[in-house]
Amino acid sequence: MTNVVVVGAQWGDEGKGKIVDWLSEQADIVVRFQGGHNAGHTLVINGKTYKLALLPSGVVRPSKLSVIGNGVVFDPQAFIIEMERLKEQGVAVSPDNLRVAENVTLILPLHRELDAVRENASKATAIGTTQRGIGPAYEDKVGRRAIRLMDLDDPQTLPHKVDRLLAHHNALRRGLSLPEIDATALIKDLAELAPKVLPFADSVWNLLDHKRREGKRILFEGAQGALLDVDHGTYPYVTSSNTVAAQAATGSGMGPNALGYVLGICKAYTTRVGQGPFPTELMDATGELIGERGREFGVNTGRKRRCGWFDAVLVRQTVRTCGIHGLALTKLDILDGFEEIKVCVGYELDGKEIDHLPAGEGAQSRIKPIYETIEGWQEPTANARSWADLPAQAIKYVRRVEELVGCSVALLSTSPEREDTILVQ
Ligand code: 2SA
Ligand code: GDP
Ligand code: MG
Repeated sequence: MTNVVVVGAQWGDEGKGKIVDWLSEQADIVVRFQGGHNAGHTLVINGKTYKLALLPSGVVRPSKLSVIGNGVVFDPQAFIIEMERLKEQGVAVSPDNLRVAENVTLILPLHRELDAVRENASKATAIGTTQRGIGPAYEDKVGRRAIRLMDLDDPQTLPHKVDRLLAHHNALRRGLSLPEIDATALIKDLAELAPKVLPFADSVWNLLDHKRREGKRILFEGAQGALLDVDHGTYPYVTSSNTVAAQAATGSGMGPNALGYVLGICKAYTTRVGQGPFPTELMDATGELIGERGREFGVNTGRKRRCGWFDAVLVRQTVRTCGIHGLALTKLDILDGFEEIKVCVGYELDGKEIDHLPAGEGAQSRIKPIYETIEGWQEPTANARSWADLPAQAIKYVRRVEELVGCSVALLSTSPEREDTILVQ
C-alpha cells in the first residue's frame, strides 16, 4: 500500500469512518488534516459501535499511530471528553498512540458561543452548522489572532495573544450584547487545560517526514465531503475548511508528492445535513424510506439528514476537484428491494442542459436534475463479502455509476460492519 488519502465525494457521511478503519489495517499512521469535532465517523467492529469526532479513526487499533494535523481546529475540552468516552469503551489514547500538531488552532468556548448565536439569530441566514465553533475558529486562524496549541506552553507570549484575540471578540460581543471576556480568566482556563493536552503536542510535519523516510504508510482521513469545501463546495452552505484531497498536504505539513492514492467515498445515493442546495433531494415517501433504512441521522447532533438519489454530476465533479483515483461505493444495501432506482445524469438550467454544478448560489437553486431510471434488484446485497454474491442488477448499477462519474469503483460496502467490504478486482 502507498499512502492513501480518503475524502468524502459528496456532502459528508459517506461512510469514511468505516472505510478508513478497514484500510488502517494496512497503514502505520492515520492523519486527520482538516475540520474538527464537527466530524462524526462511525466504526462498527464485531458488533461494537465507536463514534469518533475529533480523533482519527486509527485510535481503535492500538498499534497504529494517530495524528491530528495542523489543518484541524482543535477543541481541548472536546478532545478530553472524547478520550474519556473511548476509554470507557476500552480504547486507550495516550501520547504513545496519538500526536497533535503543536501549531494546531484551538477552538475556545467563545467560538462555540459565537457559532450558536449566529446560527440561532435567524432562519434566513443560518447555514445549519454543527455549532461546534468550527467557522469562528477558522476565521481567527486566517485573521492571525488564533491561540495555537504550543501557545499554552509559552507564558511570555500568551497574554499578548489573548489580548489580540479578545480585542476582536469583545468588540464583536458588545455588538451582539454578549458579556465581555476577561483576559485573566481566559488565561487561567487555558493554564488548567495545558497539562492535559500539551503532552500530545508534536512537530507533526517533522514527525511525518521522518516516518515517511522510514517507509511507514500513511492514511489521511478526510472529514465532511468535497461539496462542503469552502472553495469548491456549495458556498456559503459549506464548512470553513478545504475538504478536497489536496488539503491532506497543507493540513499535515507534507508535500503534495507524499499523498499517493486518492480514494473518494460515496454513498449509492445522496444525503446532506444542514441548509443548502440539493438537486436530487426527495421530499417524499421514497426519501423518507431511504433515510429510515440508511439510519440517516447526524452522528453528533442527531439531526435528520436530507436524502435523495445518486447524483452522478456532483460525483463526477468531485472526482476531478479531488483527483480521485478510485471510489468506495457504500450503502449499496440500502437500495436493496427498490423496483426502480434513479440516477441524476445532468442538469437543466434555465432551459439549457449543463454537465456540472454551477458556482453561483442562484443558479444552484434553479437547476433541475435530469434522471435516468435503472431497474432495481430484489435479492439482498446486504452483508455481501464478494463480488460473486451480488445480484446481476446491482452489478449493472455499480458499472453504470462508474461510467457516469468517470472513475472506477475500487471498494464496495454492504453494511456498517468492518468486514462487509468488497475489494473490487
Ligand atoms: P460546520 O459545523 O461549520 O462545519 O457546519 C457547516 C456545514 O458543514 C456540514 N457538516 C457536516 N455535514 C455532514 N456530517 C458532518 N458531521 C456530523 C455527522 C454532523 C452531525 O457525521 O453526522 O452530527 O450533524 C458535518 N459536519 C459539518 C454542516 O451540516 C453544515 O452544512
Ligand atoms: P462518515 O462521516 O463519512 O464517516 O460517515 P458517518 O459515520 O457519519 O455515516 C455513515 C453511516 O453509515 C454510519 O452509521 C455507518 O455505520 C453506516 N455505514 C457505512 N457503510 C455502510 C454500508 O455499506 N451499509 C450500511 N447499511 N451502513 C453503512
Ligand atoms: Mg459523518
